[in-house]
Amino acid sequence: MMTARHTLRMFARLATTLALSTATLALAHAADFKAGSLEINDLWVRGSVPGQTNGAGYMMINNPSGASDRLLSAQSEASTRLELHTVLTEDGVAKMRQVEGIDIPAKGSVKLAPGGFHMMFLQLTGPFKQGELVPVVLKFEKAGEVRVNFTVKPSTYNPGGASTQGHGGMKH
Ligand SMILES: [Cu+2]
Repeated sequence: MMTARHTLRMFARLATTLALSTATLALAHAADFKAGSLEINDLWVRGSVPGQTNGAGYMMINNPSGASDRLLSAQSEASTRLELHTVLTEDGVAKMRQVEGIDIPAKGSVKLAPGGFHMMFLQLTGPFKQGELVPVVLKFEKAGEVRVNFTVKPSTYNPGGASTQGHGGMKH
């Protein structure tokens, strides 16, 4: 049999839990970067290893608006060139291909992730050091230009056990 005091304590705990989950939701909804109505989150690159000349950048782009947009290009002082790439499998071999843009559907999202779309940093001007930020200017067709930062993760970083097939053995 529950005492009144016990019930009250349960309510207090429930209220705390609710307050905490509301705070968590609010955090999850705050975009790392915004370009117009586009929300850009979880921007990262792997730390480079000695001798590594190229790197790949990943991020999540949300488009809550009713109009589609398109990522056209990007610039960074971290590399000589910065291209938009995808990964295609031909005859069982994964190959990277440059793409002219990455469409972001209305009321939708695009995830740049290992094994798919990525930002390709070609001829790094310096190593990607874990914990540092890599500044990049993204250019969208409608939202225009926005300055963002990619966070450098450990060189072995592998989100959610996603495919690591990508850049080690691939040529450009
Ligand atoms: Cu690539």
